[in-house]
Amino acid sequence: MKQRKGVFLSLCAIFVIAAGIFIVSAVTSDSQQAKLSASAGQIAQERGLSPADISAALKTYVPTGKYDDYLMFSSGGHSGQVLVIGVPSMRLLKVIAAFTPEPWQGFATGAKESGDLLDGANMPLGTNRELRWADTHHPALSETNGDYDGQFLFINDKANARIAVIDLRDFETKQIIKSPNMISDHGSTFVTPNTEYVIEGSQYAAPIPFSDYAPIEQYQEKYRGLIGFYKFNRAKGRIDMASSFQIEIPPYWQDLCDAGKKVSEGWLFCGSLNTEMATGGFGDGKPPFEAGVSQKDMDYLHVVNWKKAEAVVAAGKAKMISGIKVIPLQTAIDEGLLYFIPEPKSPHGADVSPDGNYIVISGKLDTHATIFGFDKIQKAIANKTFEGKDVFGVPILDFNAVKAAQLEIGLGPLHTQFDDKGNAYTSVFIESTMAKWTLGEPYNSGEKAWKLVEKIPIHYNIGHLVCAEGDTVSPDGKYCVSLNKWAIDRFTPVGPLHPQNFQLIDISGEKMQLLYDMPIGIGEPHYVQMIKADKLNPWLVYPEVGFNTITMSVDPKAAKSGSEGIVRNGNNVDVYMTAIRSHFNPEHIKVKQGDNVKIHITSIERARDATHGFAIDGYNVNLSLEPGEASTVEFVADKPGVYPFYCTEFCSALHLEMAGYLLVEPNQ
Ligand code: RUQ
Ligand code: CUA
Repeated sequence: MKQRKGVFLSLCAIFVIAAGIFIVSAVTSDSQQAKLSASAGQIAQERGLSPADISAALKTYVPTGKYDDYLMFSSGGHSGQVLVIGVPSMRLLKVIAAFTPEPWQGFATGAKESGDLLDGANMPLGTNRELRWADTHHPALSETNGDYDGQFLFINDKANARIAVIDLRDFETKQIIKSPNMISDHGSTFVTPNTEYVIEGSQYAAPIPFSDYAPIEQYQEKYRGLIGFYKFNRAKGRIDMASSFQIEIPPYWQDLCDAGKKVSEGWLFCGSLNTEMATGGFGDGKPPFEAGVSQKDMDYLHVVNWKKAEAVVAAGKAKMISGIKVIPLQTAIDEGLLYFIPEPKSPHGADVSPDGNYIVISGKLDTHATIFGFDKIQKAIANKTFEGKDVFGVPILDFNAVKAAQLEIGLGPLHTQFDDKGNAYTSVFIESTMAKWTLGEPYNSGEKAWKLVEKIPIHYNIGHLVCAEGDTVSPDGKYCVSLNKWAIDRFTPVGPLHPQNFQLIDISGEKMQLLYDMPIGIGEPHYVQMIKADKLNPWLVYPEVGFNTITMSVDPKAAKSGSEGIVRNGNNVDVYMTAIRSHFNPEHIKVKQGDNVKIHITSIERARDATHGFAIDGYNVNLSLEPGEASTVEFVADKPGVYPFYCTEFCSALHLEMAGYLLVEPNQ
């Protein structure tokens, strides 16, 4: 043991010195190099770093002023936000407010634009009950020809079946839709290869629309699932409900989806659970959901021909329900839009290979990855190789006829991503590993095909995983990140609510190497996508002064430099204000109790990073003004008194002086 330790230490020292020399050689003289490498060795020894630790540190360290190669867009889980993280440094770059107010961005704290955005998706529908959180699960970057194009990001709210649209020119939320008819979703968001549609599969079945009451005893007759195809208008940067549609499907609990690509473009694959149609009800002597939902060995992978569905809608065969066209289940069956494939055992995850031919399915209670071939699916449909129909009449394709392979990879596989060398990577939840395995033709043939290559332990309970562009037509390889539900002993304890743990893994070499643990201290991220950073081209300041960030154009009503002032019309008061280092103009806003006040503020800054904020004490207002941005605050001055307003960003040496007074004169 002692001897092994000695060998280990000297190996370590060699490694450190080599690494040290490598690092400093570019910038320092020989004697400085010697000093620095000796001290690097000492640091490693003092900190007890192994050679693996040192190589991990060297692979992840990004020096000051240098940028990351990749960006990850991570769901913020029940924080209702999106996290932007650099890879390999794992530095958190931004928290995008998607559904949840976020004071730093001034999102929905008094700013009219963001308030309208969130109010449009209040629940229950048609009420004013504010909905200010979400359970975000699956971010989806917009795609062109099956590849990320860096223009837009979509993310779902599982809890209320909503979708947020984020424009990657300014990394801000532009639209939130409440999906018609659907009360919860899970298979969302996913996009078709040219972002024609943003896809949303419902999760827990309910009547259509969900607000139509039906007793749970009528589950099979009245409850249904839905898959929504929401048309994305790229020029407008908005989902267009008028050109969108949904397909009614049986009341199974639809799970994750993935759009076909290349050879399978035009098709969609969604897993499901609860084909038992269990309704729970433990207290009434019925099996609990836990048992009822996993009675059968197989559930159904839903295979949907969305190209054909589009034509069916165009032919007028859909019904209008709650303002959206819905293809009835019977029509979907008659028109050949919907097929099922048996999938084992408590399925989760449906992931299409980069060439579009393989659909990988995992079962939470299985030990296999099951792979279906799109070519075989097509043949089975054409030849009607069915093993039967479900109770609603949906044809079930013969499992063996469509199976391409089945591979033992470990207990509790969930999600699969791909690299650029014909490998697949699957998260294995129950045994806390990430498994690397090979795909078949055309990637690998003979002995090399469909082989488990290696497994790496994960700490702990890996849910999704992401590899660089690993769900596109051209994955990059290089890195994967495991998105772990539990962290238990990985970090300094911070109370009973533990952070989640992202583990960065280098997949570029012969063996996978764990590089870095990143705690996520807000919400439970579900899915993440990782994009090459140079595909993004965000604005550094808004292109013109007076820019409305919702219309993404200059607002003709924006306050302008030189024409600041206060305009009164009865009890409507419009304030035209500009902001620049280090003052607001005007500095006094005098109104009367009961006035409707609108403050139109424009940042006339043009310098990068010269951000101002605008908060009114006591009036629940805080917005952020990036250079060029114009925004509006709207409120009723119902409380008399003296309310200072000030800039919430330390913008200059005279930032504290960037302030003013809202004076609300009482009515007698
Ligand atoms: S899934 S529980 Cu993405 Cu594995 Cu939501
Ligand atoms: Cu502007 Cu502080």
